[in-house]
Amino acid sequence: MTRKLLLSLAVTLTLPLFATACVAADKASAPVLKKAQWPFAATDAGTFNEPWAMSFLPDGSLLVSEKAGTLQHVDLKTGKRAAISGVPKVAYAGQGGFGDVLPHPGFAKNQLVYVSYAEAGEGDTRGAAVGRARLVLAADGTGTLQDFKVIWRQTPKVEGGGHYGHRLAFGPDGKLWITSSERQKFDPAQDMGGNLGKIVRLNDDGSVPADNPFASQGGAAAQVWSLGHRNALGIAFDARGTLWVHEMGPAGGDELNLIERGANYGYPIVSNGNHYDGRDIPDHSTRPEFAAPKVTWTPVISPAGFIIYNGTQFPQWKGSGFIGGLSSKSLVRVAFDGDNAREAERFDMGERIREVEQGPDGAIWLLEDGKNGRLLKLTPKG
Ligand SMILES: [Ca+2]
Ligand SMILES: [Ca+2]
Repeated sequence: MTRKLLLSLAVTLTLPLFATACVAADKASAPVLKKAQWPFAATDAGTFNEPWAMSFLPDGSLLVSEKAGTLQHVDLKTGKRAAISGVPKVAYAGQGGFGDVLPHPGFAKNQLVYVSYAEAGEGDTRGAAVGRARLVLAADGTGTLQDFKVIWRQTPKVEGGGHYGHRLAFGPDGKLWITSSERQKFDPAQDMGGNLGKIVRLNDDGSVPADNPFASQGGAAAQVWSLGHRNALGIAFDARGTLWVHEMGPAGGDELNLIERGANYGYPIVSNGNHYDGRDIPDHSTRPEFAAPKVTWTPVISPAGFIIYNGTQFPQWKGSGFIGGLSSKSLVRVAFDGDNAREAERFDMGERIREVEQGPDGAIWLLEDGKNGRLLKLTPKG
């Protein structure tokens, strides 16, 4: 055997070993911390019926959406809660129902809130919708949505109950950002004739900003900031104004993406995961023209809810991302280094985590998923 052949044989034999070692090292780099090791205390602040999202109002009270169609207003000082009237009728089935709730950045002056939800269409079709209304609160904590108006809809409406996305965020640009997932229909994520599988950017009244990347194409394309997304249930801006969105991969390949103007993130053409029936989806590395994730998870974490922390209660975590984990029953901390990110540690919460929020005092709040999902307040361990 020639020396060259020997060398090539050695490389062939070693490479798979090396790849295996890398994966193992990856996993080991993010420790999983059990309750006794948490640097925080978790205080139970009540339970909700399938809570899905929450947002704080400027007065420190909390809005919590419940998937079957209610919006709760909670006074955290007294624990008193009241269901807000005037909410839209939601198509409650599968992954659909009431979605996100988000106050306008100028809420203290304009009282505007945005809600997302699954809306019924013709026949058995459904799609996410976003509505805007004025939240009028009474002194006793009860309230109503007035002048409710739908300002955005997923197009097309399709059958099935999966992958609505419909997480909302306001950017430092004052625009409304919406994750519009692909409704488990795959190819629409690449079809600019509709807005499924896209990150959408709108003015606060739902109109299309003239400076969107595909504005000149008109129609649904004009709303689109980025495409090729699967099921995105978390969206957050960092202190630099950079947009980060995580999404659920299929079998493997959950992603955290840095969102760039007009970029294509490749689904369903590429994914570091594969189809549930075992069919291969080529990995991101095979198609460099598609934007690749900054972090991928296999096994998956099933990410839901997302903040990038900027409070003072946990000074060591300023600038860290916190992602709720459904199947992983965890809270995942992500450390950023400019345009790069990595999983820094994972807290084993013992329950599916649906939503993460930062309170006005810098505490971290979580919502568990499911029928008796708890609202948890995380504060530094004293
Ligand atoms: Ca929220
Ligand atoms: Ca793959």
